[in-house]
This record gives sequence, structure tokens and C-alpha cells, in this order.
Amino acid sequence: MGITISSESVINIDFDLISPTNPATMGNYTTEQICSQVRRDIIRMVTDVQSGHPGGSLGCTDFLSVLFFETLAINPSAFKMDGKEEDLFFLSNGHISPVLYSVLAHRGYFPKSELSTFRKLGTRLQGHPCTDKGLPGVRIATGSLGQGLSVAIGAALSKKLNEDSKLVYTLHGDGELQEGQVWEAAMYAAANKVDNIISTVDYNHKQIDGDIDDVLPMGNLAQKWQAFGWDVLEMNGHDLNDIRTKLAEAKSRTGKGKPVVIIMTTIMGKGVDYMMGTHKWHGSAPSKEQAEKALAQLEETLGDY
Ligand SMILES: Cc1ncc(C[n+]2csc(CCOP(=O)(O)OP(=O)(O)O)c2C)c(N)n1
Ligand SMILES: [Mg+2]
Repeated sequence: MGITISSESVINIDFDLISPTNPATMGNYTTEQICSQVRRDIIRMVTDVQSGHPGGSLGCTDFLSVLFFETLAINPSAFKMDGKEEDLFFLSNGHISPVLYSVLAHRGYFPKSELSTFRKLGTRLQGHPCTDKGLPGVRIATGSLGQGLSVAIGAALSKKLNEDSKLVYTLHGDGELQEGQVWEAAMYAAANKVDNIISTVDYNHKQIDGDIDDVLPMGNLAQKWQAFGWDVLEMNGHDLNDIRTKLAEAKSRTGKGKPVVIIMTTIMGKGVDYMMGTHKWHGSAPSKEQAEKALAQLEETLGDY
């Protein structure tokens, strides 16, 4: 097992499915190094087109890197829309597409050179993920918040009908939880024992206009999900070992009659000092000078696209 970089600078992983019980060996690269490169990609992508969402993307980099490189049983080299016999991931907070695209590219779904097409007219890497362009790795169009859990529940139910034992994972923003549809879906999943789903909430306490507590306080999120019938875990979204442990724990709790949710504490803008802990970078691109400052804080590990 291992990762090599081909002449097109695509990371090739010479195994098909990663067994979740046997985390991937990453060749010469650690997950920490992958995270650093993904954060560089995010900054370069949004700076190039002067648009996009760096804050939430940087905050979810550690989680998505562990998820895609160590946890999910997936087959990037032969992407199938139906995802039969594979774990599925749905990004419900679609505005953090830069982190998803970078992780998908490094994981081998498409050439990493394609990251340079982010948010350009007609490309496969639209500002919010879409399905009509056929980008491998994307199975749902998101950006209109609140819809991902409903779709994921449908996929999870179809896995049960097909006797497919793989799991369905979702990611949601905390501000996104203010959408009523999320709670309709949450109620449905618990009532129907959709216990093959693991959702994660990016609890960065920020949304587009400021602090969650200033815009629309949501009280105790863990208690809310519990009250809706979910099995709840909490984790630090920047501690790779905690992410590994809690994802494994979440997996061990599937199949027991309840859907599972992980409340993941993160810092918006994590990794770039002037972006951290403020909603200012929710959906703003840095200037070229600001980007230089950011990149100076993020080691180039796998090579820039
Ligand atoms: C249905 C819907 N309403 C409003 C928006 C505009 N919008 C985009 S991101 C966002 C804030 C979401 O907050 P959160 O989920 O916490 O994401 P974060 O700012 O932490 O990345 C809003 C309101 C949207 N995309 N979809
Ligand atoms: Mg948020």
C-alpha cells in the first residue's frame, strides 16, 4: 500500500477499498501533511477567483482529511454514482466546497490540477457542489442549506433495502441547523431507526453574519439531538487522534437502532492566524498580500496544484 505522485501530480493510492478497520497507510505522507496542503489549496483557490468560503473550509480540513484518508471505505478510482458497497459522504453545508474539492482531488477522485478551475464558468468545480457536471466524488448538489440530511437518510434506507452494510456520513454547519428541514429529517431518522448514518455538525459557533449566539442561539446542541432520538458524541475537530477515536466509536454505535451524530467543536479559519475565530472569512477571499501571509503559515507538503 502507498501513495505515489504521477506525472500529472495526482496522488495515486494503490489499493481500492480502504477497510475502515484497517486505516490507510499513507505512504510518505501523514494526515497532518495532507491537512497542511489542503489548507494551502483552499487559500489559493479562493484567492485566485476572489470568491468562495475559506473560513468553514479551513475549520473542517482536519475532519475531512481523516474521514477520506483513514475512515471511509471508498473506491475513488472507479467512482459510481450509486455508491453500492461503499461508504457515502454528503456535504450538506455545500459552501465549504474548497475543502471538499481539495480532499477529493488528493484522494484520487480527479486530477489535482483541476483545482485551478474552481468557481470558473462551466467547470466541474462550481462554487457549490453540483451533480450535473459529473465531478467524481460528488453525489448531491448542495449550497441551499438544510437538505443534506434528508438525502442521506434516503441513501441510508436504500442501503438497508439492498442489504449493503456500508455507512452514510454527512457534514452540517451549526448555522445550517437553523433550517427546519434538518429537524424534520432528524425526527424521521430516529423514528425509523436509520442506524446506518453518522452525521457530524461543524460547531464553530459562527455563521454568515456573526456569532450563532447573537444571530439565533440554539441552546445545547447535544441535548437537542438527544431529544430528537440520536446517539450523540462530541469531539475536538482539530485533534486528529480525537477525530479518529470518535469516528471509530461512532461506527461502533451504528446498527443499534439509533442514528449517530458527532458534535464537532472547530475554529472557523483554523490554521491562518488572522482568519481564526471570526465570521469575517465565512465567505470572503483574501487579497493577494493577505494570501501570502496565510501561505507563509501553511507548509507546502504534497506540492501546490
Ligand atoms: C437555505 C439557505 N439559506 C441561506 C443561505 C445563505 N448562507 C450560506 S452559508 C450561511 C451560514 C451558514 O452557517 P454555518 O452553517 O454555521 O456555516 P459556517 O458559516 O460556519 O461555514 C448562510 C446563511 C443558504 N446557502 N441556504
Ligand atoms: Mg458555523
